[in-house]
Amino acid sequence: MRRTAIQTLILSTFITGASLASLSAQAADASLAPQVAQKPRYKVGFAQSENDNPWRIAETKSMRDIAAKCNWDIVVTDAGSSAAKQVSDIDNLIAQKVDLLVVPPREEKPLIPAVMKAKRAKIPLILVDRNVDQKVVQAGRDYVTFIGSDFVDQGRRAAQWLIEKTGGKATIIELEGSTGSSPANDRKRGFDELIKKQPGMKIVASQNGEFNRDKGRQVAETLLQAHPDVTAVYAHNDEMAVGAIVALEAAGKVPGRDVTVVSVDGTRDALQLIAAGKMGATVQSSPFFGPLACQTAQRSAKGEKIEPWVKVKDMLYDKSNAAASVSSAY
Ligand code: GYE
Repeated sequence: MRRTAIQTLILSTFITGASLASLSAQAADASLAPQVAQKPRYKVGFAQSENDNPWRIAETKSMRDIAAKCNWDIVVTDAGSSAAKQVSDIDNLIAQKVDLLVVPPREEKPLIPAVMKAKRAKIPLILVDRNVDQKVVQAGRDYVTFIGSDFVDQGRRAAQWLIEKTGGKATIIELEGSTGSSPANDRKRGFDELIKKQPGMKIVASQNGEFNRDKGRQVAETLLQAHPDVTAVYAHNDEMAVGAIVALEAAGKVPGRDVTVVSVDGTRDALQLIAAGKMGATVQSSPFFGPLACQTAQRSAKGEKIEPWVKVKDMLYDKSNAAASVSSAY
């Protein structure tokens, strides 16, 4: 695979402040982001980062389901949890001359060269679910838009729920999502910011569980041994929260009584655990980007100016509403 010098720089070295600055200089291309053309049918590339949890499987399905309704011939790739593979998948889709790229970028920085390459190839790009570093490339200027949730706000809402639930007293462990991804960065920022202001609450450990159930279980198990006095777990997604509940029970604790678990997503398993009283709450993060991506592409094709962030609004599930949503969950 041939890479441009800048791609090699990003992929082979750790990004320092200096390399980010040189990237910014190269990204400062005054032309506006390519917009979607008017066509009866479109060839659309969807470059998924991985399909290893219910959220991501639901996201991929949502894109496939919309394709028929939106006159899309969709090509779906799976990067198997590798940012470098996702970059090369996007390269291949650009080489296939797709009319539109839809991408959930696995990590904020390594995907920047792919965004720049799509722009140079004049292929419109819509980022869904996760964003890339806005200090280097920008929605609106370099790609059509970002469609997704406010992850900082999700972290704040999880913290707010926990503060109210515990009366401002808790010893917390935090299970982080994949390092370098926007939901991991932002869900941590929002949560930690509110917890820091609470004199009775302390995050005693925070570690990467890769948004994965079994990894979350393993990390929780280790952290519980080092901190047996834990009274709350904040997981950056439901899969890790489910893993943490398994670890808590294995450690002889009763989740929901001894330890309060809060997380983000709204998967079926999480809603069931909330209904059963083992999990406290989860802030919704919708994976269903298909309809919004279609609508946004159609607006772009009509020549409408698209806002740089098409915000998805999320609700919160707790004991009061989880059971009623189980049957429609993913
Ligand atoms: O919370 C998680 C998934 O990027 C918002 O990634 C998404 C997150 C979601 O793997 O379950």
